[in-house]
Amino acid sequence: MSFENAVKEYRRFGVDAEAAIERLRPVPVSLHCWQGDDVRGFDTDPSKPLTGGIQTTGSYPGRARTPDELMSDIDAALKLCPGTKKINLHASYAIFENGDYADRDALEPKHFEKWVSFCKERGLGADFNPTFFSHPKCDPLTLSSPNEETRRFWIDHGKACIRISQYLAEQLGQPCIMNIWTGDGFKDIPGDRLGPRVRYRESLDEILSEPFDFEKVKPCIESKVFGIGVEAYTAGSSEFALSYAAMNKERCIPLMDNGHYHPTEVVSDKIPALLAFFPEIALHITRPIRWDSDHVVLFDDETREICREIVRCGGLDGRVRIALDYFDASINRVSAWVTGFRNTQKALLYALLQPTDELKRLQDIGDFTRLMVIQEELKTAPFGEIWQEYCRRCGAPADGEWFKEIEKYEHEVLEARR
Ligand code: RNT
Ligand code: ZN
Repeated sequence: MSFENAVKEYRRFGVDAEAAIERLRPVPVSLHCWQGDDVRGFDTDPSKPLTGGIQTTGSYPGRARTPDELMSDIDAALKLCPGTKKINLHASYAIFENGDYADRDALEPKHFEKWVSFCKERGLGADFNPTFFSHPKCDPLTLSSPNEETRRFWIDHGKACIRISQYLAEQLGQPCIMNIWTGDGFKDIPGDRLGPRVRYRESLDEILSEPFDFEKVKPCIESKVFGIGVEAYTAGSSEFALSYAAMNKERCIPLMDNGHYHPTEVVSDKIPALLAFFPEIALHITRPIRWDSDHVVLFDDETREICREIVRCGGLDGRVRIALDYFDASINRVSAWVTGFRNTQKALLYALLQPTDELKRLQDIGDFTRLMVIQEELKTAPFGEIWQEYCRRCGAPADGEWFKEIEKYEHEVLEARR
């Protein structure tokens, strides 16, 4: 079927496919730098395991080991992805030149100058994350530690990251979403559940007391239900993070990662629940299998449903900040990036090809029979043609064309890394 005929098919449902394509093109989706090197960063000892509940599994060859390798791999991924991209950085990806190492509490904007040039040359925005894991100062707690020295170190890290985020936003002319996540928690039944949370809250207050422009820096609080090694208790639970964001709406927003809930809970349903109260929310799109396993994002039911809710709730206008968060070390990492990014774009385009107003109308008049029939028939509408055309218009390869580029890159670049 041709693109023109596919457009006609969608018109039967009252959907304007041309408008859908144009609507998606400017929407930023943030690509996480950490898929390229298994969340190692440049300030950790590669012989030591990751800590703080972050784990990668697999040992596919070709992991990026230096800033240049990581940037080269990001470039290889970006050109195979349609749409508007941002780069999501972690503080552990600071670049120290001429041995001017700074610990995490003393990081400065200059340690991200190279990333700024990288983004400027490619017209990209950047998001940022303080790194509260994989560091000797995790005792293992960070912002919720009873040890004042530890807690102070991590508060100072958070404040440094606010300054860096403001710098990124100003340099790149786009808001910087700065996400706070800690793996603070306990393996077994705690003796005090309230203390760590009160300390975490106080630490957040201190971090956010660092001056910043909320139009430019969007601090987020990301919750989590549990992690490996912290099965019994996490300080930053869902109730904690949501309450904090709700009480501090003028200076932070909640972030939901769809790997961070009990397996039968869905973030698609939580998006409209939060948007009934918060002007803005942020997402980490990932794919949990049985737990927060951070598998590559697929074009699956829940990814589609998340994107349907983003679109329906007016999230594309900046109300929902979209970022990816997964790390698979068992397959080609560049392919992992591209697959997840393209699938997110696919799901957003698929969502834009729904007759949103009509579905809402049918619900409101109580015509649930027709609502079901239309939603089912849409599943076999010729989506593939619209997607291929979207890729072409973005100057990105269509399905069937991009993977050979990955094979070439693996052969020419990744295989040489030993
Ligand atoms: C961990 C959180 C967190 C991290 C990144 C690296 O469970 O999802 O967002 O994945 O910050
Ligand atoms: Zn996350």
